[in-house]
Amino acid sequence: MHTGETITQFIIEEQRRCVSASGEFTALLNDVVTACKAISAAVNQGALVGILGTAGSENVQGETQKKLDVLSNEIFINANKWGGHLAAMASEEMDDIYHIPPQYPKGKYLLTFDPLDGSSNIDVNLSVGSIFSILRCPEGVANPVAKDFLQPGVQQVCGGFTLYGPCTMLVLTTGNGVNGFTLDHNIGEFILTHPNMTIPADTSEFAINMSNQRFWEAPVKRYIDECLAGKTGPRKKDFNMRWVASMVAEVYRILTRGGIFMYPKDIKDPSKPGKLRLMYEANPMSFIVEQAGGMSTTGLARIMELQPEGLHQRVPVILGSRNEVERVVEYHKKSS
Ligand code: AHM
Ligand code: MG
Repeated sequence: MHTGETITQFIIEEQRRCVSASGEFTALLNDVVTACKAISAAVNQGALVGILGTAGSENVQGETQKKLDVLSNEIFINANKWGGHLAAMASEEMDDIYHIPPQYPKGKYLLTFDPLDGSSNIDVNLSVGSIFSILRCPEGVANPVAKDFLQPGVQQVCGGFTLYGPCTMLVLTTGNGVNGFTLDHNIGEFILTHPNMTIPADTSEFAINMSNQRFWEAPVKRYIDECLAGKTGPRKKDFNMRWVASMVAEVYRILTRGGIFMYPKDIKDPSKPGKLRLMYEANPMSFIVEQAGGMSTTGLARIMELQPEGLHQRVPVILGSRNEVERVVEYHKKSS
């Protein structure tokens, strides 16, 4: 058994360092952690409890929902609706925001989440994850509406994700570095195992869905072509490639050994300016990556400075090791 610091202990100690903290954020995070533990248990059980496969419904983005998408969404809602810390929630799996039922008190925070990211991996037993972001409810707003969630990522109080891989890992930032916790199933607690995670500035590993190559814009094409040219090309070194099709797993890998991840703008479907969603995927991941010393951009702008225009807005995402991301930004500047 691991006897290290539990996530609860870690958050309470962070709270003590902040004189104005009331403990409400700590309590909220505890509820989020409970949701992640419950999803981890469900993901682990898989076919044994009949939760693989599709649910027979579509989400707001027109994507087929898996049973585990729907179940994970319910787990997040149920774990967080009653505590009195939230004014409302928003999820990838719900068209509109979730209002706290009238029988429960409301709090000062807003929670957005993708309850199960990378769901195409569920049925093939590969890594999936949950992503969440915590914002403050605007001052004086008792009954938030969708527009109250539309705050730039720089205003996030917390960004985090849980990776359901060979180990269940929770990675968290509150703007004071990035810390990683491993779920000890024997005691049901997340233990601090990866303090102060940092992303090396240089890398020779990239992650992109190469099947979209013909749809990319010139700067991304140029960057990847140069990586593929390896030692004999302008970069004068060989690159390695990974694509897990689960952003949580890709970001975790980058936090561990560096790398660049891209889901750039492409012309596959001109109505979509990217695949990933700003509010509950790109923003919390950007917060974590920046706090770990990395960089996150659309290619043209820092993701966390974008003014959101919709709850389910999509954005191009290029993030990871600073020197590589800067290079991609440079190629965008030259091309525009
Ligand atoms: P999801 O939220 O519907 O699961 O989609 C998001 C996922 C990311 O985790 C991953 O980076 C990407 O979609 C994979 O896309 P693709 O299937 O094009 O490879
Ligand atoms: Mg997702």
